[in-house]
Amino acid sequence: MSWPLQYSALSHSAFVTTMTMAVRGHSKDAQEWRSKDRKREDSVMKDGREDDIIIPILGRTGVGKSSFVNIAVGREAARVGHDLESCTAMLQHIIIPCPGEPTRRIVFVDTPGFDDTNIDDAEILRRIGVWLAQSYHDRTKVTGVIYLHDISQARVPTSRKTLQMLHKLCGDAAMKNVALTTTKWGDVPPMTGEKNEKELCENSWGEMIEQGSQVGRFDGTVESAWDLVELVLQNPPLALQIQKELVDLKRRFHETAAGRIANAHEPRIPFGERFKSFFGFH
Ligand SMILES: Nc1nc2c(ncn2[C@@H]2O[C@H](COP(=O)(O)OP(=O)(O)OP(=O)(O)O)[C@@H](O)[C@H]2O)c(=O)[nH]1
Ligand SMILES: [Mg+2]
Repeated sequence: MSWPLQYSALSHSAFVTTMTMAVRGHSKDAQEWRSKDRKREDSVMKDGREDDIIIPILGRTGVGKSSFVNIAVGREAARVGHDLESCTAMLQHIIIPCPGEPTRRIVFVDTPGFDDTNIDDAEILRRIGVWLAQSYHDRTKVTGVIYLHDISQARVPTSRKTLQMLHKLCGDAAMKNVALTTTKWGDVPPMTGEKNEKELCENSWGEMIEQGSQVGRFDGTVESAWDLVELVLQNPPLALQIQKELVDLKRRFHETAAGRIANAHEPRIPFGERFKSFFGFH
């Protein structure tokens, strides 16, 4: 069959559909959230829907964020780290139909951990901020933030900074949408775990709990993962503070409340590693 015949065999409607998709694709690109802080390689969700249930999973590196997502979705969707190096470098969202409401979607957002071995917290926060800003720009809101903390790590030197960043990233109004969750209970005797949890609730997490954050435990089971999801589903979705700052107020990343905290501390990462992560090699 010659090319002109092949072409004429294309139905008019197929041609129109193809062209419409091309035009839509173009206009979707044009709708992307624009900021000098955004880089080409940043990961964002391109097909966000207004009724999506967005659940970012945040926490320090190695606490089990990717493992949590895999257990919740029932497959190895996110890569889990098995050595001392941090594992997740770019955000990854995993979409599943909402059980009981299959027309809606639950979007788990696996994030790179704070205190990463190669990437500064400011860069981690920027990557998270870009993902959140694009999704808010596409009119999706955040249903709940699951913040994971390794219960076997009673004291960690930078946890205060990490918690301040979490607080400012979410904002006071979103504190009730945060589930402060401990992981790795199997790594400590139950008594030690209970003691550490009590200390967290009374000290580091005290202010957030007063503002409505809930406390949960993740024991590595599917049931426990979904109990946490249900915990955050109790609250209406809202825009996080960093989303409003970046999109509504058009602030640069370093001008946001969370960005200021991330930048206020001395960089821990050697210059060479920061140089590599700046140019997207991590
Ligand atoms: N004992 C125990 N180990 C766990 C648990 N969850 C995760 N791990 C292990 O902890 C290590 C890190 O897990 P990840 O899921 O990659 O942690 P992460 O928070 O995604 O780490 P980054 O991507 O580096 O931020 C892996 O070896 C996991 O197998 C848990 O509940 N208990
Ligand atoms: Mg990970």
